[in-house]
Amino acid sequence: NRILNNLGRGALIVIEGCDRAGKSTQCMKLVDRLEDQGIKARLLKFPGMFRSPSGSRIGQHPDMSFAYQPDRSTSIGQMINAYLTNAKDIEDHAIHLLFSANRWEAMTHLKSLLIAGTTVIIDRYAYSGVAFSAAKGLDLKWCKQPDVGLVTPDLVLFLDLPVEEAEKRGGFGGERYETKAFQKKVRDIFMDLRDRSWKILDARVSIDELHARVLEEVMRTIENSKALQIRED
Ligand code: T5A
Ligand code: NA
Repeated sequence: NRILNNLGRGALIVIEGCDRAGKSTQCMKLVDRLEDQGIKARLLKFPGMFRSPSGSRIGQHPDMSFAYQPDRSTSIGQMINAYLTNAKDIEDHAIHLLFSANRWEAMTHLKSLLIAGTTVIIDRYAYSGVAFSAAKGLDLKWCKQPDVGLVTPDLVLFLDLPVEEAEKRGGFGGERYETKAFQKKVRDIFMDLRDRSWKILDARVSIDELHARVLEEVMRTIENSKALQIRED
């Protein structure tokens, strides 16, 4: 292996969770807060489309023009959008590969941000990719393969919200995957995907309380990643 000098690189933080757990809300608050504290931070989202308050999907969230990169308007992003809104049917394996390709097409940009010392916050990553496709019945091992080789996160924060609570939040039920039984399966698979980078946070609390917990974990990770020494293995 090459000698890796990690000093000065940005940290990679992933926010995961089932639908409506509050991921996008927390991602935006977090990036805003880090920037306020003088920490260079950027937000990426997979798939690259946000939901507007009315429920339709839009390219860029109105609250985050300060942070978001225009990657979401890729042709792959558009295909995923058509699938999620039920405008188009795509075979299960094929849509799985498109979700993965949507991450791969952002890798050059992601790596350059991290190397330049920018902390990157990602709203969903490969864990969502595997959990949703495996919950449909696709083979778990097969589902993991396309994302092998993506940049590994330093921290994955899983916002854990019971499906019953998620249902009460706005917009649940409109899109593909938004049924109670399906979301329960997704959560079970997420739990099987946990690794050492994961922290599970109770998402039943207020937006501000959750933000405080998220910030605490993220600051600790940023400090640790700064402290990484040169690796020679
Ligand atoms: N998918 C995704 C795959 O199948 N494969 C993949 O590889 C990937 C990446 C769309 C779908 O695609 C699937 C998973 C999804 O089904 P998405 O675009 O991330 O993925 O989904 P969205 O619809 O944009 O987002 P979610 O439904 O997951 O919601 P969030 O981001 O978790 O929640 P958020 O922040 O938008 O909040 C939802 C509502 O709750 C309120 C908010 O104001 C909002 O109304 N809220 C709170 N209310 C009370 N207390 C709190 N603490 C709250 N926090 C937020
Ligand atoms: Na979201």
